Amino acid sequence: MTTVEINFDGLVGPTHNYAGLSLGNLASASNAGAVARPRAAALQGLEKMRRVMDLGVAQGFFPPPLRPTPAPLRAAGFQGSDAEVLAAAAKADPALFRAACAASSMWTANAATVIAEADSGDGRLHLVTANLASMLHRAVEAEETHALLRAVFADQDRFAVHPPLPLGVHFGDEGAANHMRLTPSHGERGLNVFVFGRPRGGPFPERQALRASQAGARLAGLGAEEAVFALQSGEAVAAGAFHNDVVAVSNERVLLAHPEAFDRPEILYEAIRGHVAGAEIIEVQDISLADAVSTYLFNSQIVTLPGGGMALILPAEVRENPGVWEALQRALGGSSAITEVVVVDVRESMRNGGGPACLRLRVPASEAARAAIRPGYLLTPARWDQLAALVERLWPESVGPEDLLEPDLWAAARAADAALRDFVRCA
Ligand code: SUG
Repeated sequence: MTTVEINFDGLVGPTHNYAGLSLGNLASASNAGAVARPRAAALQGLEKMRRVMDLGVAQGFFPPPLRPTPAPLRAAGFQGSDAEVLAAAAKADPALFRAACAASSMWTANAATVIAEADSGDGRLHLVTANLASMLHRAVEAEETHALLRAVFADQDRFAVHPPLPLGVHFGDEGAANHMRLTPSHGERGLNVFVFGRPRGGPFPERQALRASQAGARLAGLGAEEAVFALQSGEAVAAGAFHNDVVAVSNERVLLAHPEAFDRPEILYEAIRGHVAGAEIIEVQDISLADAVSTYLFNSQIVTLPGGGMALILPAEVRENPGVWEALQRALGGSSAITEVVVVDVRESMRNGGGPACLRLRVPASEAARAAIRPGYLLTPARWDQLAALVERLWPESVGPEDLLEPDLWAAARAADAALRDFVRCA
């Protein structure tokens, strides 16, 4: 039984915008109020998906939920038609309105923690929907994401989709962005590394709670052997690494990390080496945390190539920083596993703190599990072409802060939403 990894990328929505909503995410803060380009953003994301598909790696996508969404505004007591609710909230509670406009579901690394069939207690693939409790605009996503995951992974013989933990910020859960799986190969038993934070008096929130990671491991039935919990370094969080995937990435037996990613790296590395034969731990030396955060070197994707070897899919910002680029070349000089480097442009997403790895949820799936996934969410070259054409046709070229108040934009978002529903249904 062959198990391959499927990357499910979040399609950037038609109201993608920069609202500076994420404290501790330096890119989000510094681009607050800038004019966003939803069409270009969605096409950049689609190009990345295409590059991955062209490498022979399976690719899926998640449609964006409707934004702005009236649901949290109604929950907060605004009444009337959708348009009335949006207009009233925009006036009375602009911060809540901006949260209802956020296009942040595109970063599907925060959709759920995925526990592979080979590791889970019951042999099913488990998806624990993230509650994203530490940021208002992201918490709005959790129930919608749960509904989406239940639709994509509907077969309960193969999949267990867990609801978001309803326990608030003490159980803050940011999904796969704080989870890595080290294993000899996708189909074999692996070591699940859960990276958490804790309040340490630093300048920024530490979003992932240890108890949430422990709950996820428990829900998926992971044995003590299959899970390890590692504290993120406070320096990394203070430098803007609001998720672990800003400073570390893994694939099968390879871990690529900044030396200051973890509080006690040697303990984690020992656990990995003890669990995974031939583990390759690559620390990239001589780059500052500030450079790691501004280039998103570690927010790259590492994917296993069907013909052997692995590709490292990097954001263009890495190549544009000669010091970081050279440090990477030196680090990979000794690597036997990473055989190819691919550079992608996801600048529109990067400006909100989302690199290539943030944009995708990795799902290792056996052939049987893969066959059980709703086909409308999987991409083929022909379906990719249709999706790109739909974006070209329906996504606005630009969205500035004032545009979010325009009923015309809300109508455009609804039209795009309807078209996507048809697209998914017609697979
Ligand atoms: O949660 N940005 C997202 C970026 C998430 C990146 N994901 C991973 N690292 N896996 C966040 O901070 C900014 C939205 C705004 O400011 O408009 C935002 O939500």
